Order: sequence, then C-alpha cells, then structure tokens
Amino acid sequence: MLVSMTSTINRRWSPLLPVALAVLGFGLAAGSPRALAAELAVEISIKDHKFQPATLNVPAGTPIKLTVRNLDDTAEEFESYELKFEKVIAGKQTAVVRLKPLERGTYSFFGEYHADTATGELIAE
Ligand SMILES: [Cu+2]
Repeated sequence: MLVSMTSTINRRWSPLLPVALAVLGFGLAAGSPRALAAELAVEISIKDHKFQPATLNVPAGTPIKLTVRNLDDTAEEFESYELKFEKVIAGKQTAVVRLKPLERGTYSFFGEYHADTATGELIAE
C-alpha cells in the first residue's frame, strides 16, 4: 500500500489513487513530444499467485499499456513502488495499468496479497 491503511476511509479511497495519478500523468505528458509516441500493449497474467511472465522486457521511452489478467479465484493487489502504482484486481478479472515512458532500468513489482510468491520485474532498455 502506498496509501495509509490505518483508516477505513483511506482504505476505501486508495483504489482511486492510481487513477488520479494516471490522469495527472497523462495531463503532464500531453505537453511533451513523447506523448505522441504510440502506446505499446503488454500483457501479464497472475496464476497460482505468480506472475506469468515474471520478467517483462519493454523499450525505454515508450508509453506502456499493461493489461493484467488475474487468472486466480482470489483478488490480488498489483503494485510497484518504483513505478508508483497499485491496483486491486478481483479474482478472474482484468485490469489495465498505463505507464509513462520509462528511463532505462529495472523496476520491480509484486502482488501485495501474495508477496512471497507474486514478484516480478519490468526491464526497460
Ligand atoms: Cu499496496
């Protein structure tokens, strides 16, 4: 959780934070030439509380539309501190996370509800 979970109110509203950040990010990016770059669609699944694939290779400097399919029956919270998103995905549901163009580097992500097994990394190069 990037947002405090100490109160019910924060817990209830925290799912909206990534949306707000995404809208803000889009607004900021709209003024830059890189906003014109085509969005690259990337997919990842969650199965048995593991990411498939666990490593995502993407080009740096390109906006990414990351579609996440939760194939498990239980909810997962898809989260990355480095990429600054978190999103709860109910069992058997799909979610989309949009990433602004990334600097070269390796960014880790995890499933907060099963952090012992649900780990992965996104490599931008
Ligand atoms: Cu979290």
